[in-house]
Amino acid sequence: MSNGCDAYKILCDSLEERGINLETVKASLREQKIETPSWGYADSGTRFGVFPQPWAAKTLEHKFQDAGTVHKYTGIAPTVAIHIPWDKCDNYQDLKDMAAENGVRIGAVNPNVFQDEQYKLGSICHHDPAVRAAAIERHLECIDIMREVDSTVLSCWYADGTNYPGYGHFRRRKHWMQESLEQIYQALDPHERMLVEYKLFEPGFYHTDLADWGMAYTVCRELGDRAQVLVDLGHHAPGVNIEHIVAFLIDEEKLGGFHFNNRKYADDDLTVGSVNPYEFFLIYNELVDAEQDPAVETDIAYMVDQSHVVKPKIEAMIQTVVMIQEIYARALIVDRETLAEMREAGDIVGAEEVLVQAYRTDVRPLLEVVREEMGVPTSPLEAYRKSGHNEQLAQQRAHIQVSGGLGT
Ligand code: PSV
Ligand code: MN
Repeated sequence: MSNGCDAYKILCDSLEERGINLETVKASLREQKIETPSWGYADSGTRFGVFPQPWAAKTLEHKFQDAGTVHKYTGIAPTVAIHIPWDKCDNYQDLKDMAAENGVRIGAVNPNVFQDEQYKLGSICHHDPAVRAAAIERHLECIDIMREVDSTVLSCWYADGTNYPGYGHFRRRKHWMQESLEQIYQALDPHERMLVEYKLFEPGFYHTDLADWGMAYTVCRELGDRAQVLVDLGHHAPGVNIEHIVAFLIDEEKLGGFHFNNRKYADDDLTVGSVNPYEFFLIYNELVDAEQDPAVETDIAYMVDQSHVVKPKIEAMIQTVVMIQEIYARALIVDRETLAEMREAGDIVGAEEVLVQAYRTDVRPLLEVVREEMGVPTSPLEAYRKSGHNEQLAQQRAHIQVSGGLGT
């Protein structure tokens, strides 16, 4: 412990030297909120197979129990996103209560318009008005659900696209999409908003109707203030500068939310920060830069979108939340005054060094203190792994048969 205290003291001194206010950093860390996805707790796989995990959630209640466990160990994951129909139920008051009983609340509601047979050729961009109407209806149902569970975020992603050239008329599909989204947007109350997520490809391997941030931005701008873009980190071509996109959207007041994960090849659902942590830091650096700029207003929903194929679900989610917290802490300690001076002086190396210095700082002693103050384990993942909870869950759940799909 004395080593930990020494490390904390050294870190505090170094932050003071850089003119960084420790109390402000700690307050920001206490305020941080990460939403986890209900579908991240159930078994999932790829089209090549699913390897069931004995401890995975088998019922709706299990999903909230597991999200509650992640929140209990981290203290910063108080909400859970739901996907309809994966989380469909008869009584949404009960669902809301179920979340509360497990110490969490329901966050974003995600309409799923990609699995039914009728959506084979699209949903809101489908050539048949009846299919578009069904897709719109699913959104309206989700808006009703939002009201029942006290959510204000409708999080929309569309699998709409084509697999071969010719059968989809790009411009017509674009118009159908805008008309459909307009009807959905009109159903929102002033305190509600919709997030529009883009994705480069998959399941459409030839074209996707909302393939990049520019397309999502364009449709949101047409819709109005309460439509904003959602950036899923796994939905870009290799090498794309995501931090630049983030800054651009913030400046346009159009960044509404994140789906955190990491990619190596495409939409791999790897643990955020596991492949390219420096890139993740640079993204967070833009978020903190905006957060600390009094001229900028943001309302960003920070959500995880990871369905782990082989990692144990709860461990993976705690590891993810802790990774996000660590990267946020490093972005919070960037010496922005010196960075501004370096930019002013055109000092290229100096400016980069300011970022690298923050990135290389071991913020774990600071996080341990913050967690202690918040009343959660100082090392959440270690504490969870030692708790034996996974094994208990395996005993309780392994024999339960799942009916219907609970996730991706
Ligand atoms: C699509 O790949 C996506 O990123 C969307 O956010 C969906 O809602 C989610 O994954 C389903 O797992
Ligand atoms: Mn996503």
